[in-house]
Amino acid sequence: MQPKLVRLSQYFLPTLREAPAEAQIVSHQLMLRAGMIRQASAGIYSWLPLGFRMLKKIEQVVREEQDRIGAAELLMPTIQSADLWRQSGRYDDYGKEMLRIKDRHERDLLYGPTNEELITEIFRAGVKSYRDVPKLLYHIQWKFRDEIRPRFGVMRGREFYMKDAYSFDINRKAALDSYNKFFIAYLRTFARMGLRSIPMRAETGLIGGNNSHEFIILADTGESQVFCHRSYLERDGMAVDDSTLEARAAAVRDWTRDYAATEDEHDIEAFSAIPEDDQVATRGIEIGHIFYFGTKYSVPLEAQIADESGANVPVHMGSYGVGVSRLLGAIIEARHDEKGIVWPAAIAPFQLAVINVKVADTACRAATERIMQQANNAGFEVLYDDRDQRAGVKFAEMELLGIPWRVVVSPKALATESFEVTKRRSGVIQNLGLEAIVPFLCKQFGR
Ligand code: P5A
Repeated sequence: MQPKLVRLSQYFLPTLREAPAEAQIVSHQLMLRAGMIRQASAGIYSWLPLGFRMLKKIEQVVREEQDRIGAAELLMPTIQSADLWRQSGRYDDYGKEMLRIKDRHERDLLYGPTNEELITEIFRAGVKSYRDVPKLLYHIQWKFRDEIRPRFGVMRGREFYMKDAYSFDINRKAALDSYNKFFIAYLRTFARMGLRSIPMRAETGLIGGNNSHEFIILADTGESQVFCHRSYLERDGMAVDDSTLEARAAAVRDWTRDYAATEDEHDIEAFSAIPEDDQVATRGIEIGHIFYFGTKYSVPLEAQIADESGANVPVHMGSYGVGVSRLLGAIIEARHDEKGIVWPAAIAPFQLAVINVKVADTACRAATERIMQQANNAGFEVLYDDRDQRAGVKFAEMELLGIPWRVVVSPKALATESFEVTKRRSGVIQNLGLEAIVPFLCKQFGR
């Protein structure tokens, strides 16, 4: 867990006034300016305290929604042996994108770009019967892909953080229900982050199979060319019934009813049949990608289970990825203004920023401590600017950081018993007495 109260004087927040020239898109610029990441080498980043804090927050929302559908978390290593990859045939398929390593015994290792092989081996060793499935397993772990063109900061890194889940079922019908569970979990996950994600038919590439959806958020700076029906701009990812197999199938049918496809799967004829006003042809960011690939790995890796008649059959599988580190960039790309980041209230590094304009003043310090104590007790996370700095600098930096609410403590506020509480998104100011601040915030957050 990250601390609930952070004092800027003790924090490490190397902010920049100007965007560095190498950053081409706004999310990359803002992540650098807000002191969240620092490039270590091409496509490889250090996560500074604020960036790390957000990475953990996003990871936690992703985790909660995986747990909710009954997936079990485990942790596989970053370094894998080449042997399983030779068995599946992907050791050669992956080409230069795979980082290959030799150990001191000249054995071939690799830094995992994904984990289908390793999880299949783990499943094979532990499950023997149809009674033991479905099994949904996931981990959240660093991946490495030696991308030709790492760019846009954490959006397309070489080292990146992914949640990858894997499903194991007795047959195709059951496997498609597992697919539907993840499909709905993804809609919920991204909606909780304030993102409107659109599931689009997509190519399966190196993962394989013939049924796949990419979850895309629309953004001019996105790397994918996408096409969809306008109806997706109004859909609510939280309001999905997933209580039974039939309800899940109906929900996914409903969500895939209208046209939505990435460039590779685009059907110009079908798209042209949509009334022109409802056609959306734009760019997007891929934040998640799910696959059903049946027995592609279970056959070569001999992952079989006994069916009801006692016969051994290869298990049916799917895999499900979320770009956890990419999501940071994606959220900022979707939520910013000319002053900086505007975090959605549900997934901000802190809910409240407290600026003490006169830190040397005893009364100001006491009032600040009281507000922060009350806020912490109510469950809010607080960033406290206790530095001896000009007020203008403090205000501009807090706007850059995008904390949803800000309160200012000053001798004048104390004298008039009126504290400015400002909403970052709208800039609207409330003037409140000291004791009214936290109750007001509780109301805003529905607490
Ligand atoms: C699904 C889970 C897979 O790897 N195997 C396990 C499947 N799918 S994927 O589409 O290739 O990747 C899943 C998600 O990871 C993010 N991602 C990246 N993020 C940052 N930098 C990269 N270079 C990168 N490559 C993939 C994407 O969000 C993608 O949807």
